[in-house]
Amino acid sequence: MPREIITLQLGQCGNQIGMEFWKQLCAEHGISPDGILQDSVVEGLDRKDVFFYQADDEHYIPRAVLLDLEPRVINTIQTSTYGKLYNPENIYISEHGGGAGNNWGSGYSQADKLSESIFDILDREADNSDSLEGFVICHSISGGTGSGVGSYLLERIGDRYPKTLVQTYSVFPNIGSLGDVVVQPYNSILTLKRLSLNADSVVILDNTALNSIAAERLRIPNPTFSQINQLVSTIMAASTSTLRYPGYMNNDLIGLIASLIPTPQLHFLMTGYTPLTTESQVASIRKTTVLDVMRRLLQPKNIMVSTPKERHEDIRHCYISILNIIQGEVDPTQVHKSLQRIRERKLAQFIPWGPASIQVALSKKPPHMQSAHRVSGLMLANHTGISTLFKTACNQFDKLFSRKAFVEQFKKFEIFSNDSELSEMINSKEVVMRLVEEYQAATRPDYITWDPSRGGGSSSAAGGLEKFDSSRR
Ligand SMILES: Nc1nc2c(ncn2[C@@H]2O[C@H](COP(=O)(O)OP(=O)(O)OP(=O)(O)O)[C@@H](O)[C@H]2O)c(=O)[nH]1
Ligand SMILES: [Mg+2]
Repeated sequence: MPREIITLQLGQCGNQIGMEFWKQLCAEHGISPDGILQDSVVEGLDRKDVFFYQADDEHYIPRAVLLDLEPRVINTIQTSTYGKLYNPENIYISEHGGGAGNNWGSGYSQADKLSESIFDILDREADNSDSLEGFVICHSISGGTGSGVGSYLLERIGDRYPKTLVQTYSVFPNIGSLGDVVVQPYNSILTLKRLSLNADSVVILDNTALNSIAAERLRIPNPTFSQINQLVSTIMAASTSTLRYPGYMNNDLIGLIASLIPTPQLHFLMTGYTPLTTESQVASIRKTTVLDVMRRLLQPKNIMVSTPKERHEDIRHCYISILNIIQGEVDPTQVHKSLQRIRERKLAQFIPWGPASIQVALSKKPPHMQSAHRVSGLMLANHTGISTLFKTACNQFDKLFSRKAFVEQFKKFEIFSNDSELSEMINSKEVVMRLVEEYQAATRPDYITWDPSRGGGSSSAAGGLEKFDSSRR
């Protein structure tokens, strides 16, 4: 039975990265832009039904919901070659049409007003699956729609579908170009609170790192969103490849999440990918081994999150867990040896309170796709250094909030209107700071006995993924 996954694309960024993701999935599964399976595809090698279903005439339709508060981006998708791929009933553009103007409060309150229509779509999609495993939300945290509507849905989906997992692909803003969106830090902190409290797993896509990888590694001086989104869709597709090409492990989302997230709060994942450059020439004279790929994945230059290189505050950030998904022709007997080598050479620093958990999943490359690289690898890593991103977000928030700058723009919206102290903002920042503290605590041997309640938190280091009893695996 498939464990279906429904993708929700919210706002400009969510829809743009979502569109690239579906393009990539169609290419990998041999599905044409209008949903028709190509003749050359040999059936039975993949599980298309996790992400697609078939219409009466058998063409494939993504289990995707496209939502925006303004029409432009979705219109572009609808008039593109992939415009006919989606179920038109799953496309929702608010009649109001004016977007959320980069204001989380606007997105959140519009979502509240539209919630009945939105949940009609989600309920119908959920009823359309036999064994719904999860929702995947694609959005950015710093605009108005993806952040505000995303936050609202994160809160509500948990109540409405308590047994269903929620994973997000969350785009963090490019720090170097805050542009004229001065309230980004407010939007980010308000969203991070929900990502911390209401998501089961968050894959961070960091525009700062993605831009510098594009500029420095791929030599694209001023990368466009479309170029950045190529990287994003590569990561998204690779991170779902074990779900779509069943192997001997990580065949469902819960397996994937459980192997990476030992304690529920620490559920933010960074990614690394290789090869990032057009290394086809090099690849042809090199026999790529599992060890090569794993070693390259551990190199900071291949990691797609911009965490400060220098050490500070005596904190030695470390890995909590690693899952490497290696696609292509490698010798499986090398896996064990490579893991041993990485441990011996201490290529990765791990938490002092648990095992050095590196897992390797070998996954097929889509048979009918041309690929320049015989072998490619994605690393999904749970690393305490991710907390430096959250800390930066808190610092930027403080700079604005200490002067109560631009708060009037937020007070207009219901969630803040009876809240003259802006306690929602204060509380959100506290939640994010507590998350930073928990990551810092996780670098120390006594983390297991660390008491989150000292910081006023409700999380627990012990207990693990209670929501997911083992019978569901
Ligand atoms: N990687 C990537 N980032 C994007 C893309 N589009 C927007 N962003 C980032 O997303 C943030 C802005 O959020 P948007 O998604 O444009 O905003 P929105 O959710 O549509 O909200 P409003 O337009 O304010 O209603 C900025 O940090 C942008 O850099 C994209 O296609 N790819
Ligand atoms: Mg928008």
